This record gives sequence, structure tokens and C-alpha cells, in this order.
Amino acid sequence: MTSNADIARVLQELVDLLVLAEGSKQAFRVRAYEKAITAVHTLQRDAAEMSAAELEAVPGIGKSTAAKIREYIDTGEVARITELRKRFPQEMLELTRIPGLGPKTVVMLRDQLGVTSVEQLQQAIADDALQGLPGMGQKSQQKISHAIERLGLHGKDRRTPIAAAMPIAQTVVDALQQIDGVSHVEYAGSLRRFRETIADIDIVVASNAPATVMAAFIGLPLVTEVIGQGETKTSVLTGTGLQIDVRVVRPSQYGAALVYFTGSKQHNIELRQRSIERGLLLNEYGLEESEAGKVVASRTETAIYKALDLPFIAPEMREGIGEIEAAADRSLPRLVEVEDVKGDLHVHSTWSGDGRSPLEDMVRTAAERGLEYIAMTEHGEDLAINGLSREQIAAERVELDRLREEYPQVTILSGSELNIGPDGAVDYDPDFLATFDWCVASVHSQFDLPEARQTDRILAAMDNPAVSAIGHLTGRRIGHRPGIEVNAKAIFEAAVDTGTALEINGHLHRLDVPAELLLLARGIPDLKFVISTDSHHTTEYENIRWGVHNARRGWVESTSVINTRPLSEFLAFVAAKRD
Ligand code: DGT
Ligand code: CA
Ligand code: ZN
Repeated sequence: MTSNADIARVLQELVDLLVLAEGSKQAFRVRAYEKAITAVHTLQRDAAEMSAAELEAVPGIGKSTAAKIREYIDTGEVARITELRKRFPQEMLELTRIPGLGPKTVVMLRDQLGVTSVEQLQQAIADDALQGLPGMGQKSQQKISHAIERLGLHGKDRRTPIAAAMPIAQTVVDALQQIDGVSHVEYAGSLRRFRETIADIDIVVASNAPATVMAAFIGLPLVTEVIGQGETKTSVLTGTGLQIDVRVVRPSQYGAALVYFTGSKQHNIELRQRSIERGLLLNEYGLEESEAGKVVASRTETAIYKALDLPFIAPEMREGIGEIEAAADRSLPRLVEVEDVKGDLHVHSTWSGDGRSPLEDMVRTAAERGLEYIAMTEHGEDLAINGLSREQIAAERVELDRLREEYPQVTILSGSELNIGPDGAVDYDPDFLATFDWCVASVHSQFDLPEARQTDRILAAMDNPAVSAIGHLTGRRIGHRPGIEVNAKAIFEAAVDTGTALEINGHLHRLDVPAELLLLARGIPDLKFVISTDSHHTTEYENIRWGVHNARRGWVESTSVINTRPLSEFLAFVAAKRD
């Protein structure tokens, strides 16, 4: 059955195409479909089981959207998208992700210069061809060139952001799990290692009936082209050009296949080396004795690691960066787990301009999820439109008092997400700031300042006793906006000195602090993190698992994460800085 995630993905492609067709992200139709995407994401039923009239009755879904959703469910296609794809090839959509290149400019580049891909744009910049076009100068050329480099959009190693790949992988995994005779399904490859961008999706299936699995796979609505079909491996493309490889293996060989296809390549090479040292041979079918050929392990990953005298190594760590040595001498970090997390310290409600669930819903959901404590962190007053005045904070606190009585199982802290100004100043005044139980301070503006100034502004914010944590450190949106450039070492040091925690933001578009920076922070004593969801809707508390995956990829231990501590210890951390 067509899933709601599938439908949201199709509508997103329509939005991306319409932005080009209409020449603006603010166009009425674009906004309408964007609203519909939010509505589909938060639908409590399967859209596939709803009539056009029922869909139209959902707030946020209009008549024409309802018709398109039905069209997709019934035919697997949307004629309007097919037509727009012809006018605007996939590569052109990519151009709109470059900061500073609006849809009108992208269309102009095609009309004036015949540029329709990132490669062609880079060539045009190299030829100085952009200068002289309306609104373009030497400086904008340089800016665009820099943005292309930093977004990693160039070349054939073009990668898909994890936020786009994950729902697709989950849809495929869920569908394959339903098939008779399938005992295990997992996505492997870079996605399982939780890299923030991926080249293709690798899925491993355990079944003795590969033909059935493959037939179901290529029949999925998200598959638009089959590019390779064999007995045990099939490769397809989705509408956005993302490749998915499915491999079907015998259940008895599942563990070996999962290790192999999870990689990384470097991790595999080191494992194979270790096997050879033990007179063993490791491949995707199993671990066997080199001489006799007898299989010593193959069914589970744990069995394979064990036969190599190693404890299980978490997929997020398998990058060949010292994890095998650490496993061998039993010094693997005790990685943080989802179950360890007791509180969520970055939560918005409709009190914030961009919040999408009412306060009570956010609190009730937190209570239902068994959270011990949460902080409501609406935007500070300096953030245009979305921020809260002191009067609004006071009014929200009246509500909080009532909710504390109604939901005594969860402790509700009154917090704020403050805005770090260009020189490190934050919202409100010191006396008012002191009335919050918890403040996270984030950069929401001036992403272009040089590294030294960005670092200084964050250090200045950390000096503020009311700032208990720095939110989404770099402010990046993976694949869409490069983050600010910072001196990470200096920030880690200041975090320890001032008693400020660093937020690991679990939003799949952010994953911020990035794992590569977390790896640089390994072994710094007393550096503390807080893993938060940055929820703007009740469904987003789920983001905690992405934050945890990202932390694990950065080798973050449970003991370094302050919201794995019981409330009293957590509050002691906040109080220590204020003293
Ligand atoms: P990417 O580029 O995001 O798709 O990253 P991966 O790691 O998913 O790479 P992919 O899809 O080329 O291959 C999936 C896994 O298969 C990889 O992580 C390890 C394994 N693999 C692929 N090629 C080789 C190889 O030449 N040698 C070894 N030892 N393993 C390989
Ligand atoms: Ca892959
Ligand atoms: Zn926030």
C-alpha cells in the first residue's frame, strides 16, 4: 500500500518543480502543497484508504491536492509531475539548493547560458560567463562557487542528504518485511552507519525465496526505473534519481552479508586482515577456515565479531578509524542509547511562530512517551515573527503551571531558545534571563561571518550564565545550507571552562553538532552534551533517535550526555554554571 511517507515525498517533488515553474518559493500553489505535506505527515490514518472527499476534508489539503494524492495512489504517477520533469530535469532542481540562486536565476541561467547542471554552472563560472547577467557580479560568482564546494554538490560523487534517503529506505524496508518467507530486512551501507549524506541505499534481505522479494521490490510505487536485475541483487532508481540496491541472502548467511554491506570498505578491509591472521577467510557469505573451508560464523553479526575475538561493534562506528583496535583491547566507548535519554530540552509549541502543535499536546505527548522532564524552549524575542515577548512568556508560564498539575509525571521547565547575535549578545536582560530554568542559545542569522568572528560570538554567548547550552552549533541544513565556520577546538575548551553543554540536535536535516566534530571532541574530560529533538510538532519527539545515532557516530558516551541523568543531577549542572 502507498504509505503517507511516499505521498509526502511525491508532493515534495511537486513543490520543488513548481518553485521553478512559478519562479518563487512563495507562490500560492507552492505554499498550498507545502501545507499539504505537513498535513500528510501528521495524518493519523493511511491516506491510501481515504477517498478524495475525505482527503479534502483534512485541514491543509485542498481540492486539487486531494485529487493529485488520489491520482498517485491509484496510478502510481502524477501527470503534472511527469510534465514538469520534462521542463525541469532533476539536475536543475539541484541548482536551486545553492544559496543565493533563486528559482528565477536558475531559469535565467538556462535561458541565457544553457546551464542546467551544477557541472555546467561551475564551467560557466570558470569562463567568467555569469558576469554581466542581470544581478550578477564578480562577487556573486565567487559566492556561488564557494557554496557549491561546501555543499558537496559537484562531480559524480553527488550525495543525497540523509533526511531525503531515510524515509525512502524505511518505506522499502517496511514493504519487504511484509513478504512471506522474509525473516530479516535491514538497510545497510552508509545509511546504517548514519553518514549524513549517502550515494545509494543498500538493503539486505534474508529469505529463501529471492524471486518473490525482487518482484515485490520492483513493484513498489517509488520505483521509477529498474537498472539491473539479477537473481539475488536488483538495482532501481527512484523519481529523484536515487539508487536502491536490494540483495537477498539465505537466512543462514544474513549476518555475514550485513557486515559486508554495512561496511565501511575500510572497516571490512581491517576485519578481513584480522581474519587472515587467524587462518580465516571473511566474505559476504560467511567467515570460514581458509584450509578446510568450514564455516565458523555467518548467521549473525555478533557471531562473526565473536569468532574474530571482538565484541559487537556498533554500525555507526564502522569507519575504520580505530574502532577495531578499541574493540580488540576492550576499550570501546559505552555509547549513548535512546533508552538512556530521560529528558528533552529543546521543544517548541504554537507559542513560537513556527511551532505546529499546541502546548498542551506537546506536554501530553512528552508524558505519554515517558519523558521524565522537558524544557519548553520557545524562540527568544529577537527572532522576527517567531519569537516571544516577555508578556507572552509570562502568559505561557500561567499555562505551564496548569499543565504541571495535569501532567505531574513529567517535570516541565520554563526555557527559551535564545538567539546569538553577531557579537554574542542574546535576547532579554540578565534579570529576566535568570527567571528561566534552562536556556539554549543558537545562531539563527549572519551565517556568512568569517570563522574567527563566528567562534568569538559563540564564546561570548557561553560566557552568559543563563546560557546552559549552545543549540545546533553550526546552523547547517544538510545539503541545503552550509553551516557557519567555527574553531571547534576553541569551542570545546570554552564549553568545559564555562560549564556549557553542546546540543546534539536530532533533526534529520541538521544533525548538529556534526559527527565529524564530535569525533574531534573524543577524550576531552568534562565536555558535556545534551541530545535534543528541537520538536515543533508532537510527531518530532521521534527525532531523538536520530540525535542518538549521530552522537554514537561521534563516539559519544552516555556519561557525557547530561539528559541521561536524573532530573536532580541535570538541574545541578544548570545551577553550577549560574553560581
Ligand atoms: P555510499 O557511498 O554512501 O553508498 O557508501 P557505502 O558505504 O554504502 O558504499 P557502497 O554503497 O559502495 O557499498 C556498500 C558496502 O559494501 C560498503 O560500505 C562496503 C561494501 N563494499 C563495497 N565495495 C567494497 C569493496 O571493494 N571492498 C570491500 N571490502 N567492501 C566493499
Ligand atoms: Ca551505499
Ligand atoms: Zn528550536
